[in-house]
Amino acid sequence: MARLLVTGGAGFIGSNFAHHVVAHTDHHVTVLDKLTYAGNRASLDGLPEDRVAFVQGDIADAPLVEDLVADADAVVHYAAESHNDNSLHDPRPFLDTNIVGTYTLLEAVRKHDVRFHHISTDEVYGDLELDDPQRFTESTPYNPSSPYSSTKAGSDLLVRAWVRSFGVRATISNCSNNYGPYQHVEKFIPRQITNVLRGIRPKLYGAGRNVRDWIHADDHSSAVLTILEKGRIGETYLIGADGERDNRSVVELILRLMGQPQDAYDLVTDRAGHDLRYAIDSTKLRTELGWTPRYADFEKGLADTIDWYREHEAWWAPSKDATEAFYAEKGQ
Ligand code: NAD
Ligand code: TDX
Repeated sequence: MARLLVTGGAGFIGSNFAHHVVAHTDHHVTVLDKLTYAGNRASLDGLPEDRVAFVQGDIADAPLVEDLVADADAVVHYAAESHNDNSLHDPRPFLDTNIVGTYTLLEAVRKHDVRFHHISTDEVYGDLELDDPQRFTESTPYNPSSPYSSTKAGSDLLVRAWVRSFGVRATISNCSNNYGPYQHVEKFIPRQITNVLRGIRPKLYGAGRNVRDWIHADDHSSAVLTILEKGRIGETYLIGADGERDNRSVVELILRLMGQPQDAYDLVTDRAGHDLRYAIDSTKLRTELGWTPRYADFEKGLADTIDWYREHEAWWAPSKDATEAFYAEKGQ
C-alpha cells in the first residue's frame, strides 16, 4: 500500500483516478484541491473515508504543500487550469496554477525526496495537418498554441529541469482528449450532451473539421498507474487510444445516440488559434510498460457517458447556466 497525494482530485480526470485507485489497488489517496469553479467535491462521493481523504487548498501554498508531501509516498499532479477558451479570456490563473503551482510542488518533492508524476497534455506539441501521416511521439518538438497549452508546456519543462538539476524522481505523461463521467459542462462532449438534454442545439466551432484523439478517462487512469508502478524516472510517456474523430462526427453521433436528427446543430464562431488536429502514437507506453486501453469502442463509451449525464443532472445543472452565458457573450 502506498500513500498517494493526488492534486486536482476533485476535477474531471483526477476524480476518475481516485475512483480507479480505490477499485483496483489498496493505495490510500489524499486529494488536494482548491475547488475552483472546475472542482466538485461531489465527484468523490461514495468513496470510502478510510481510503480517500480530502484537503481543500492551493497547490501554490508552499507550507500546506510541504506538510502534505512530507506524508506521501508519491504525488500525482493533475491540478491545473484546464480550459483553452478560459485561457483566451483570462490567462493569469493559468500562470499561477500551472506554472507557479507546479514549481511549488517540485520544490516540496525535491526537499522530501518524494516520487512525482506530472500529468500533461498532447497540446504541448501544437497541432497536425489533417493529412499528416505522422502522429505525436515523445520526441516531437514542443510548439504550444494557446495560453493554456503554453503553461502546460512550461510546467513540463520545469519537471524535466528538476529531474536533471536536482535528481527529483519524476515521470511525465502527455495524454490526448479525455471523455467520461464527471467532466465539466464547459468541455466539448458534456456541453453538447447537456445541451441536448436541455433542448439547446449543439454548438460546433468553425466548420467542425478539427480532429481530437479521444480516450476514456478510465483508460487514462490505468495508464498513469502503470507509469507510477513501472515507468522509468526522467521519462515521458504519451497516452492515447487511437481515437481520432472530427468534431462534426462526434456531434452527429451524440445526436443519433440521443434520438435527434443528425443535422440539429449550429456552426458558431471559431476558437482563436484553434488547433486543427491532435493524434498520439502511444507505442512507447504499450511496448515498454505493457499498457493497453480497455475502452476500444468509442460509440459504447460515449453512450455510457450520455447515460451518466442523464442520470446525474444534479451534478452538472448548477454549472450549466453560467457556462452557457459565458459562451453566449462570445457568440459561441
Ligand atoms: P479540470 O479543470 O476538470 O480539473 C482541475 C482540478 O484542479 C479542479 O478540481 C480544480 O479545482 C483543481 N485546481 C485548479 N487550480 C488549483 C490550484 N491552484 N490548487 C489546487 N487545485 C486546483 O481538469 P481535467 O480535465 O481533469 O484535467 C486534469 C489534468 O489533466 C490537467 O493537468 C490537464 O492539463 C490534464 N489533461 C487533461 C485532458 C483533458 O482532456 N481534459 C487531456 C490531457 C491532459
Ligand atoms: O462548444 C464547443 N464546440 C466545439 O466545437 C466546445 C466547448 C469545443 N469545441 C471544439 C474545440 C475543440 O476542437 O471541440 C474540441 C474539443 O474542445 P475542448 O473540450 O475545449 O477540448 P480541447 O481544447 O481539445 O482541450 C482538451 O483536451 C486536451 C482539454 O480541455 C485540455 O485540458 C486537454 O489538455
